[in-house]
Amino acid sequence: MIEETVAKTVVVIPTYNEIGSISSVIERILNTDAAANVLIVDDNSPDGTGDLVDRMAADDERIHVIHRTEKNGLGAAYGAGFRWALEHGYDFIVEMDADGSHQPEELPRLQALLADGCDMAIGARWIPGGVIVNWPWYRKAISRTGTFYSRLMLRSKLHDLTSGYRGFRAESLRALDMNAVDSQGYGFQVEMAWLFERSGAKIGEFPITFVERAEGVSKMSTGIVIEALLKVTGWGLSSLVGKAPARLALPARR
Ligand SMILES: Nc1nc2c(ncn2[C@@H]2O[C@H](COP(=O)(O)OP(=O)(O)OP(=O)(O)O)[C@@H](O)[C@H]2O)c(=O)[nH]1
Ligand SMILES: [Mg+2]
Repeated sequence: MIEETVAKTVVVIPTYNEIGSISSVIERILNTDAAANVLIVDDNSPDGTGDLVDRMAADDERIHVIHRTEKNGLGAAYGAGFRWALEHGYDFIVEMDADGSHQPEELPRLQALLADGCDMAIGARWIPGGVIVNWPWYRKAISRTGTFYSRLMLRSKLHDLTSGYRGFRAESLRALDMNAVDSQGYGFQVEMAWLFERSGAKIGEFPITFVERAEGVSKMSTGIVIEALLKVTGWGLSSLVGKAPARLALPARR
C-alpha cells in the first residue's frame, strides 16, 4: 500500500509591536489549516507581543516563538525563521504579516500552488481578482509604480514583487544562502522574488485581498523605500553588464 504523505506547513510571522492583531492572525491560520504550525519571530517588542505569543505557545504545540534581542529588520527576522523552519522538517514555508493585511483564509490557494510543484507562490494584488481594502490612492500609486519600475529594471514577469504573502517549498528555499540576502522591507521581498525568478524557479501567483492594517503602527519608512529603489536600480544595471548575483541551485523540476 502506498502511504499518502501530507505536506506540513509552517507560517513564519515576523513581529514588532503587533499585540493588537497577532492573536487573531494566529487563530485564523489555525482555523484555516488545523495541521499548520505558526512560527513568530519577535524582535523584543516593547508592547509585549513576545509575552503574548509565549502564552499562546504554552497552550498550543502548533505555535512556536523565536525571540531576538532587538529590532533588526524584516530580512534578518525571516532569515532566522527560515533557518528554524528548515531545521524542523516542514515542507511548505510561508511568509505572512502580523497586521491582518494578509488573509489567513487564502492560505489553501498558496499551498495548492506549492503542492502543484511551484518552488515559490506569491499572493499578488496586481492581477485579476486581487483586491486592496482601505488604501488611499497614493499608497496604491507607490505600490504600482514600485512594481512597474522593478519589472522594467529587472525584466521581471512577476506582478507583485513587494508582496509579503508568499510561500516556498522547503527544498527550494534550502538552495538560498540567506547571508547573501541583505536587504530589508520591500527590498528583501523584491530580492527574494528576483533571485528565484532568475534562477528559473517555477513561480505561481494567486490573487489576494490585501487589507490595510487596522491596529498598530507601520514599520515602513522612507529609508526602506529608498533602499528598495536603489537596490532594484543597482541589480538592474549590474545584470545588464552581466554582474548580477549568482543563481540558486534549485532542485530538479518536479
Ligand atoms: N521581527 C521583526 N518584524 C518586523 C520588523 N519590521 C517589520 N516587521 C514585521 O513585518 C511585518 C510587515 O511590517 P509592516 O509594518 O506591516 O510593514 P508594511 O506592511 O510594509 O507596512 P504597512 O502597509 O504600513 O502595514 C509585520 O508583521 C511587522 O510586525 C523588524 O524589524 N523585526
Ligand atoms: Mg503591513
